[in-house]
Amino acid sequence: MMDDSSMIFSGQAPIIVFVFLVLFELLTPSILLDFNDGQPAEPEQLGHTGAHDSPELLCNLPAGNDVRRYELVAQAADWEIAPDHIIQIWTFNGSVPGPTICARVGDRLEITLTNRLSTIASFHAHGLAFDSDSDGTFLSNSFVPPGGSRTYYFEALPDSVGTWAYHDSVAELDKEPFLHGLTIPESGEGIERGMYGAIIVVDGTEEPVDHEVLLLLGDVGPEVTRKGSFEVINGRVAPLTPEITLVEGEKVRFRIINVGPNDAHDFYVSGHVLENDHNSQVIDGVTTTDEMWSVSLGSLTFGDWLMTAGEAGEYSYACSVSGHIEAGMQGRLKVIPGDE
Ligand SMILES: [Cu+2]
Repeated sequence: MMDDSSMIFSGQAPIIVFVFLVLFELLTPSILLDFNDGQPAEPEQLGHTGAHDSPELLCNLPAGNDVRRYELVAQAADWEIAPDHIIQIWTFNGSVPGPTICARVGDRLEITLTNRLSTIASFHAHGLAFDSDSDGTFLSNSFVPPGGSRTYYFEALPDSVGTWAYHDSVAELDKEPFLHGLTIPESGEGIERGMYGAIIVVDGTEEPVDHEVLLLLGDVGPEVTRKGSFEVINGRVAPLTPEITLVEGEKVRFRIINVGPNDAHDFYVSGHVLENDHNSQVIDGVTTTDEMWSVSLGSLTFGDWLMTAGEAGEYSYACSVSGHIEAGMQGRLKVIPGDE
């Protein structure tokens, strides 16, 4: 014979199960959404996004020299690389690209990297002067083990003016996946997983522009995307790539970086020519041409190009390498009429 309490329990069991299922149904999606802050990714809006009287520059540094300090944290993140397709990536400070590092010629930089990944990580810079213990490679032992922290030291020289990349630069040696108990990424793995950003060095003699637009091009393989090979701009594929708005006749400086780690790209803006600016002489095969319809960038090459917005209308920017638009490397560029 059952006692009263078990009678009550067995009578309520279906209700309890029902309440549990309802709660599970209600709570599960929000838990999953919180994983990605609950917000689907939106294209980044660049260029003329609001009225302005003065140029909108990426690195508006006051005159005079300084020691500029940056704190970077290597950390995993969930990232919507394509609409409704969230993957786990590695980042500097939680997003792709990581924070833009700005300097004026003559500045010193101190960049502290804290590693919250379970693999070793490092900071490697292009375009700045540094000693070998700040090169962020495995050979020079200038990497950061999991849980560790390290400060890297740089100087911006006259030749540093322009656009450059920084990125993780540690890779296994001799196919040794573990060394001293540390997990070591494969060559280029840190970049493919999202560990990169821009370095911009100015000297105050820059050609005046209305806007600066920073685009980082890269390739991400199926082992990271779990879907296929993606060609990304600022860490995402179309239609999540940045949307650029310009006013007719506005001048823009494109700061373009190909972080690789593998593919070359050929960047263009439909209906517009691009004009060489700082350090674009480093690009393969392009040395002195003033104007061009597209710019070729090998892996880990960078440069600045100037463009004047043409007639009002809808345009696109993209990469003309075969298959790259289909793999996501494309974005919208809109020119709006000027108010006369
Ligand atoms: Cu491409």
